[in-house]
Amino acid sequence: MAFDIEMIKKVYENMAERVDKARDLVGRPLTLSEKILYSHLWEGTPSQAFTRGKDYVDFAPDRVACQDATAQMALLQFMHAGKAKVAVPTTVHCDHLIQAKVDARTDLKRAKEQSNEVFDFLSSISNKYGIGFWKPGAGIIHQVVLENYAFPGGMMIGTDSHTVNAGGLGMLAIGVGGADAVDVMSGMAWELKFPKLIGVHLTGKLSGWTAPKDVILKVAGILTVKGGTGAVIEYFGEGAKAMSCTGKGTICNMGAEVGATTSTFGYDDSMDRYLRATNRADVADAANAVKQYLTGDDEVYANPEQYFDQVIEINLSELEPHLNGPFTPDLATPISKMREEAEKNDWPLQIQVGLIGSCTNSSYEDISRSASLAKQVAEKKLKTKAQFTITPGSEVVRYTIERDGFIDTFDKIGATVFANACGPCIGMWDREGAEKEERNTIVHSFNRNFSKRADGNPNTLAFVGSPELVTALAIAGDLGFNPITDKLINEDGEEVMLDEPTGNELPPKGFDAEDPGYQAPAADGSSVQVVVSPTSERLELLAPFTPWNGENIVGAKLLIKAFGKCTTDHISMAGPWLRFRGHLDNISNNMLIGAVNAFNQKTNNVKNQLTGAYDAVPATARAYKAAGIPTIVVGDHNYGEGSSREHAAMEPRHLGVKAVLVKSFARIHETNLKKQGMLALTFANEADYDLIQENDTFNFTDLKEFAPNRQLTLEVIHDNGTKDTILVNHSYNEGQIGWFVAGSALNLIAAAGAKANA
Ligand code: MIC
Ligand code: SF4
Repeated sequence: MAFDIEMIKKVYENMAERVDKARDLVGRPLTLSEKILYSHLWEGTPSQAFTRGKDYVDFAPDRVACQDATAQMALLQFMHAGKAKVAVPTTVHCDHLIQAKVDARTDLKRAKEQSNEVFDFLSSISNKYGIGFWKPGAGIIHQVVLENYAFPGGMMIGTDSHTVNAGGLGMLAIGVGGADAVDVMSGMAWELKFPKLIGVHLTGKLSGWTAPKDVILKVAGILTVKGGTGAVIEYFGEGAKAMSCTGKGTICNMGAEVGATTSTFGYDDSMDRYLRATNRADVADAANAVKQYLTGDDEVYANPEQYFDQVIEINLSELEPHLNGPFTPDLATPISKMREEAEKNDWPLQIQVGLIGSCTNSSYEDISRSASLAKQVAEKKLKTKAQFTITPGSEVVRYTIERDGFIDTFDKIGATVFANACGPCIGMWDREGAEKEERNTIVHSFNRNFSKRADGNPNTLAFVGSPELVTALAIAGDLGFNPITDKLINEDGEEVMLDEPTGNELPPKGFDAEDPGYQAPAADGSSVQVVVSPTSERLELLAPFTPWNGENIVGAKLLIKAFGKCTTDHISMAGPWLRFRGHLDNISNNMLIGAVNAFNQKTNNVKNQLTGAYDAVPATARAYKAAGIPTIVVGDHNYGEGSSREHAAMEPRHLGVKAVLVKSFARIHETNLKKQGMLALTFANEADYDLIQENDTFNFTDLKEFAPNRQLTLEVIHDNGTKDTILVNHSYNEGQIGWFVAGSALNLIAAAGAKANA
């Protein structure tokens, strides 16, 4: 039986009335995304139609998921909300804090020792507040959610950008910062700007070397890392129906890389099969009874141009395997062009390591198809040229693939199986020799390939591909190898070709596991103690941020003008810093250390205007803070791309940054800044970015008139005494301005909680 089946049935009970009402109000057929949005309004039955890309709307998500690295901050905030229990089903998953070094058993044991304090904190706080807890080793949040909690037509939020993976089961699943999760866990509405809609029409059928991953690699190439911002991507067509549910999950998962709010697919037989294979026949039966509400209306898919803001056509029969990278997930190269591109750009052709798995690509189908290639190594007398690693997404997947002999097959090509955790995908890879910072190439089936992301080496060029392609490339050891056309020379000196990968969508003998790793919460957690040691370097109770003093912010100094790509990895690096995710002051020592200073092109080296000396960004921020001087951060396009980690907003808040002024924001980061009481601003005139100089001082002149849809004015005083007055835009609504005024959104919740409990 599925978890929370009564909640799921309730969602389906309300579906028909709410969707039919929405169709009346909107006055036309509906996409699946609209059906899910309108059936999850905070107000219940819809009473008005919303304008996409414009109206802020209150929603009531069905559930919340958190992973260990973000749950710490989310739950430290939730402690202030004054609630006895979470208001909707919630889970915590321990996956990000496990370093990959030797093998699964050794690494898991070490992680449990090293992060014992954090795991204990998460386990006890989950127990106290009625939260389901998935222990270290159980698997990566998104795979565990897909296997246990995702359901067609549902809406969930999660404190991780790849929460969107659950779109593979026809959900609208959205990545958020911890403060948003606190809203929902506290029983409040969750606010989102009503998204725009991008339709992706999949015709034809995947075959041979092409995999679901190639669909999203192609889409990333088309949309770029910011092309999906503010939009839901809805996939449909014959090609979508013919694809496995887990393949759909892969596509939705990596949709985070185009900035999309989320991605989804209409309910179909592949989802029915997956639900039954994962012991949820009850969900499949309930979904089948309301089937027509769990996909877009026929008219929509017949004439998508009339219903979506943008439509992309992809013919799967013609789609080539792709590799995206290096350093950005949208630089898409079809495999047939890779050698040429690599030579042109001087990318090292020799592949050092191929890594498969992760939250987005470790399904039974992925692993079985990759294993079919690994098997050919011995059969065709080949030798695997690169190192090879596998990161299973969950214990259920790991146990099942071991039982079915795939781990043995990978063993024979010298593979290392890492723990069921994020590991190398998030800089938790203690890669031998990485400290030498040698220029080298790796290929992986993960999502992100930003600088330093996998092994901390800025000179590692990482390319993202399907697990099948990664396996073939690891065997060949050559980035330019095209398995569709190229031959390899075997040990007997013969030319051989790899046969196309084959596999099974689902395990013929079913999924299994001895211990999936779940811990149910206490029915009554009121007596459970949550202990945070005051001397801990890993955990720190939160002190509220100070409210706005009602005055214009004046005399603010430029902390850094970031040049080019500035992702959340650049703002708050992961890897070794993950250990401080529960301790705001300690983690603040990584603030913006990866951002490139536009004035000297160096990282972590900015001018302290008080002394004239150059120093690290956190140290410089601390110096201004100690002197009582506010600071401003300036950035380029899509600032805060990537992760949901609200540390990227809380750290500047903690170190005295008042405003972040950029050309454009990634969605989650912009909301995180607002929630933490910061000013998230964009240049009204993008070219004004060029006006900002190293010794600049900033004065707001009309902050007292801060209001929705009203620009703010900023004086930029240069050190030669000249001044530019520029206009800046913002997207704050009335309620969000309230967060700024109160010092943070949490301050408002805490005040309401205190009042209710008084
Ligand atoms: C990621 O893939 O970047 C992460 C690590 O999972 C992040 C979450 C985090 O930083 O803890 C994400 O995707 O939100
Ligand atoms: Fe973990 Fe990587 Fe997935 Fe993020 S993308 S949840 S780090 S496996």
